[in-house]
Amino acid sequence: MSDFDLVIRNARAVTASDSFDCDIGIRAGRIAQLGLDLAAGKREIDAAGRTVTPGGVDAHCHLDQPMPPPTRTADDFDTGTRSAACGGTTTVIPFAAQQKGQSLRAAVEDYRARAAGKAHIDYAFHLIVSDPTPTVLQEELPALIREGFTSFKIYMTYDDMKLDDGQILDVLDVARQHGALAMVHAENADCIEWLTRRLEAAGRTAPRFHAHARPMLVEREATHRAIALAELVDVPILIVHVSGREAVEQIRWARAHGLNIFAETCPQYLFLTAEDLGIDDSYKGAKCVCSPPPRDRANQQVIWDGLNDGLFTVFSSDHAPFKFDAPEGKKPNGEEVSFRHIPNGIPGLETRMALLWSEGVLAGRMTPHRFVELTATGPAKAYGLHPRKGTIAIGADADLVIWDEREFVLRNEQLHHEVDYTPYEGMRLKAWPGITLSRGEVVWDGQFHARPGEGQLLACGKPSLLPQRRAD
Ligand code: DUC
Ligand code: ZN
Ligand code: ZN
Repeated sequence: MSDFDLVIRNARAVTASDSFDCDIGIRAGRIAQLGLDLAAGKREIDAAGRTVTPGGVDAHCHLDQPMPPPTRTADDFDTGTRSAACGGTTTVIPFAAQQKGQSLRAAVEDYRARAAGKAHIDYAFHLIVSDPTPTVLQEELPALIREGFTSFKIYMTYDDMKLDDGQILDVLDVARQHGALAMVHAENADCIEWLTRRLEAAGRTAPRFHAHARPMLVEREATHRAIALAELVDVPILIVHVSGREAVEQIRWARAHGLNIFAETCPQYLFLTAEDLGIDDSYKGAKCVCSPPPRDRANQQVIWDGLNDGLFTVFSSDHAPFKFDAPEGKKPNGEEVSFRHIPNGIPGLETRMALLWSEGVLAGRMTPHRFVELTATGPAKAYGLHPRKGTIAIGADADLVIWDEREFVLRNEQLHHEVDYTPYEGMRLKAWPGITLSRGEVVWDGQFHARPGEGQLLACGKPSLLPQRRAD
């Protein structure tokens, strides 16, 4: 009887460093052998002529995250991970968000319960630290890091989330002492508030003014400050959702000065511009309200350059799913509101991989290796999941995508999230994941096959982007 549960034949396997033709032998959910002419498996998939990449690791998405009423994320762990799998992502890392006044441990336990029995693919949690009390800093955070929650996000904006500089220093110091990775949302809160009030006083409240209230300067200043705070503490950080040139310049400067500053960007900064928030006062622009806002074509090119030259380590969706035509979504209580009150965020879990494969690799803008690095290997390393996740190697989980190359027009009705739109409606794409395997099981082949509860909560190790000092 065969040794393999499944053999993928004649794969053109692509990793962050290599391409090779091989059969992939899978046993007990893991890659057991890579080779030529492997023995027959109990099941076989012929991948002749098709590229096989690691399943995506989407290290920034918001699923069933508690929000101030009436707002509610449209996707939970069931619908969000279904959508992810249908788009070639096999691991997600959403956020267990601490509310001010809440213990961090309680936030994690609440989030664990929200995920339990629902996820179709594996998942880990980042923490969001919004209330760094002495108990959080001295007890809860160190204990949670030891338990495998090794990354956390801090906000420099949003009243219910933001930390001041002293609090950021305290939190970064915990990251340094315990080897965790802090992710920073870098926008200057006071500048945004000042600009918002002026826009509102002038009656400029349509969705497109969201971008006017958050110009690049606001992101540049906060990026600079986050870097300085990290330098003071002497700890690596990762700046999330970088949108354009001025923030990129700050990160390049820091790197040139030997600082370990990592960065993430997202599809919206490659494929949308501020014009997608509206060129007139139409409320449709609310669909693309996210923070930082999309910029312009010149900034898109800066982001492409940073993806190719190694500035960015991670390409995430920042899937923050809010329905457009819904009182719990972009129309709070059913109203068309001032941009200040529009929930920030756009859907993108399912489209992230295909957008970058199609418009990056197949359009000749990016090598397939870089694609794998940005969508799988880099995030897995940044958040302590590599080599189990994010690569094609013996012993790794058999999380794989077999690509279909075909031209089609993207429509929201093809997607599996619970959001009533995609910002990329009508885009012509050249490829889509034909088959997604999660730990050796086919979860997507044009039909969705997984069952809720099959995804497991992963304990994250230490980030492996930097050499680790050995204990003496
Ligand atoms: N930041 C995020 O990371 N996601 C959605 C909204 C935001 O501001
Ligand atoms: Zn953010
Ligand atoms: Zn986000």
